[in-house]
Amino acid sequence: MNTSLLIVVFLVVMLSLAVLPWIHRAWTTRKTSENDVEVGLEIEEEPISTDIGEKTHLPSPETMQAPEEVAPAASVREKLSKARTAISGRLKGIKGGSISPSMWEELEELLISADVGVETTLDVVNRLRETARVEKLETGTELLDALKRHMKEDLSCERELSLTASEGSVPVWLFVGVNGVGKTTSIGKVARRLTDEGSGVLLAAGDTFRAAAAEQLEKWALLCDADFVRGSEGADPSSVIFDAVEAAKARKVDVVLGDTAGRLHNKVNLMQELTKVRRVADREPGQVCEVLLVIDATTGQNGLSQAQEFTEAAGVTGIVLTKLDGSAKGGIVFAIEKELGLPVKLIGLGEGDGDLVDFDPEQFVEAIFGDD
Ligand SMILES: Nc1nc2c(ncn2[C@@H]2O[C@H](COP(=O)(O)OP(=O)(O)O)[C@@H](O)[C@H]2O)c(=O)[nH]1
Ligand SMILES: [Mg+2]
Repeated sequence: MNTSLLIVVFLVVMLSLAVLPWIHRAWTTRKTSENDVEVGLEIEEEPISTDIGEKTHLPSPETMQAPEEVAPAASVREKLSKARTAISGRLKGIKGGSISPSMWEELEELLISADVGVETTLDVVNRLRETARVEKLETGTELLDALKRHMKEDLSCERELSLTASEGSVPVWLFVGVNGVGKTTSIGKVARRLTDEGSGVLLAAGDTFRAAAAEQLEKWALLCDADFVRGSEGADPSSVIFDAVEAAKARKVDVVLGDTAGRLHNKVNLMQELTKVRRVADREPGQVCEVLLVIDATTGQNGLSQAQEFTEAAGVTGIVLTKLDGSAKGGIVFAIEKELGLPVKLIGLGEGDGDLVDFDPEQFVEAIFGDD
């Protein structure tokens, strides 16, 4: 009797030991899948095929949340109200009076505080003094009119965006800059503009540092009905851009907009990587027509040192100045053009897909120095 009981207990213990690992495995699997749902974007995904000729790699609209559609951009003037307000209060003091030594000082301070930059400010004020002497200006209002004239003249460089590639080549625009300045968003906005105009656009996810970066670009591609090519996370950005160019050629797409990972301008190896991206993008069948350095207007003068390094590494052809809607420092435009000789080609005035406009000096100067 006792022996039978012992045998039964022994069997039960053995059975439990056999089943325990299975129960443990089942439990941890369930936990993992719950976590997966929580972390969302961080799950390693199968890289999307960059096979030429198919466009079906975009996820269906149901599975993606496209960037919010924002109402069409209000007037540039309205969006620049923060920059104008920062200046207009001090302009009132100047406008009301007659030209005096203190007025010159006030004007200098005003321009520097609006981020026009010391060098550019001193230059424009010197020229203005000469104008005031020659034209015998007397009042602050006359002085401000002359200032606006000078500032518009200073912004007179060629700023057209080029889509002209040689016969059979695919034009490529690369977007470069430090982290968080608005590169990906600007690509989305440009894609929206170009597709609205009837151009075929392909977005290339050259920011391979984070999966989320490619997903952000993919949402824009879906929103704009643009083609999209990405590589796996950590892939060589040059090869992603090259694959994208080949895909664009095969699909007869008009332009490739290439995203790149944000990088600090003083990180030598990352800047060398950018040099390579540009070189590879320029290889047949691609032709780099624009390298657009994206600068956040709220970072002020720091944008200038970024520009120098990026120009050396990637041959910047123009500036996209973003976040001017939230910046009191619109004067950076003058410093960029005067001190770097780079044209500001586009300005970002918000997060919506319509909030990117061609830079128009006349409109800009009036909006910044005009009456509030
Ligand atoms: N207010 C405003 N926000 C912008 C503008 N451009 C980009 N952003 C926002 O800036 C943040 C960073 O943009 P993102 O494109 O991811 O920067 P990236 O790291 O350079 O690619 C996002 O929240 C954008 O919506 C702009 O012109 N105005
Ligand atoms: Mg980005």
